[in-house]
Amino acid sequence: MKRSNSSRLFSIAKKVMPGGVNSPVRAFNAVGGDPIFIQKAKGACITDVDGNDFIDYVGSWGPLIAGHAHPNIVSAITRQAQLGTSYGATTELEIELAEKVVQAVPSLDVVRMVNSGTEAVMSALRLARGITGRDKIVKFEGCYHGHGDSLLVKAGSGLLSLGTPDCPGIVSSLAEKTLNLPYNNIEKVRELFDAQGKDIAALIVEPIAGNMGVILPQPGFLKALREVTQKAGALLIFDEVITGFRVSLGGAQKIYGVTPDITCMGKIIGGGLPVGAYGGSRAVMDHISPVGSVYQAGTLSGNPLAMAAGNEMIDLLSQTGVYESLEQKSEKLCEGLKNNVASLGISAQFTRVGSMFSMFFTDQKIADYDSVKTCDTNFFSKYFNGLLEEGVYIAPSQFEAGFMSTVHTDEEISLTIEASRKALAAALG
Ligand code: HOZ
Repeated sequence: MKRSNSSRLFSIAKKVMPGGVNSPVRAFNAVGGDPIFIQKAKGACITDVDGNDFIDYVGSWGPLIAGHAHPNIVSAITRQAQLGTSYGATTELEIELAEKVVQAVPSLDVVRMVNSGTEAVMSALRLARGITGRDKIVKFEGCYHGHGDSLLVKAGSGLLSLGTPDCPGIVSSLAEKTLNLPYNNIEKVRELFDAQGKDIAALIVEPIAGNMGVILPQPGFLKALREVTQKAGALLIFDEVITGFRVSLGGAQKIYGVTPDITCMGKIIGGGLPVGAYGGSRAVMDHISPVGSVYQAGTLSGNPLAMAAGNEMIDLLSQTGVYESLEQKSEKLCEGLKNNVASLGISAQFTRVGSMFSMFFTDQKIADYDSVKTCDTNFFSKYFNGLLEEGVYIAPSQFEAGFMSTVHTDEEISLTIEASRKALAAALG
């Protein structure tokens, strides 16, 4: 497969952008080789600048649950662009999207739109600290909540992929306020809260971890987090930036029946445009300025293009049968992948909730950061590059999720399974 145009662009990009990219995982450092540069995308297919087509399971890292350039979303953005791209003032589109989000997500009465998941989480932490008057935050190893200073401690996603679990440049007095625990370990949570509960403002968790690959919460884990935080007077924050509108219209909280105090969202609710949001009960959100005194603002917050795209996206997902269809497609793909590894005698673990899934190259049961770190990342690199050669694009890291869209066809899924078999066989050598 010719990739000389991508390589040429990458060498130019490195001169003017750090590592040639605007977000680290895109540089392919974890898998070797030059990243592909994208020219266009439609449906489940992306095309690079050398004219190669790939069946895409990255979906812009989650937002594109309806595929690339969905006609309804493109029309909504185009229509709105002709009316203006940003006003820095309130629009009816924002009310529409807020109403849809509040109606779908069980814990929300009120929602504030921001511009990214990172911003949503940073704002949620400030809100929790503002409400409680406490400083400490509890998070889990391998969970990733964006690049806010308080959270780059043993974080997942790019930090895990690049083997840099902690980040220089974080004020030590702030890093000390972040307490890290192993995911799925409720005993450790109880111990910590018994010792320091009165100083803890919030516990933040991805209710389904999606940034060290997909890891499901063990039965009772989220409910126990709810009980422990409530008892300590700390807030429970669900980071549903990935899972919101992905695993169900009401996110992971709907599936597991646990109600957090604050929910952070992003990705899907912007229909592929930059967006984030955080929300909760009216009592919690009334602490936010201008009602309350916890300040948070943004020139492009509630941007009309993003609101138009988000409204259209939620309408698409609200149609009957969407999540059932996503479930069937994802099951078909993952069953095919499982058969491949079984027939080739490869040790792998599979995790999936609805349309988010992972295949981990390890013989260890996957439950937390330590278990995912047992994966054979060299084998993953070979597999990734083999898949690319076969015309399938997955995230360039063992520690990221795969995403199915509503527009992946049966034929594309079958082609993917066959491509995966070939890539696995080639990786075995
Ligand atoms: N942190 C994102 C994945 N979990 C990567 C975003 C990007 O590189 O675009």
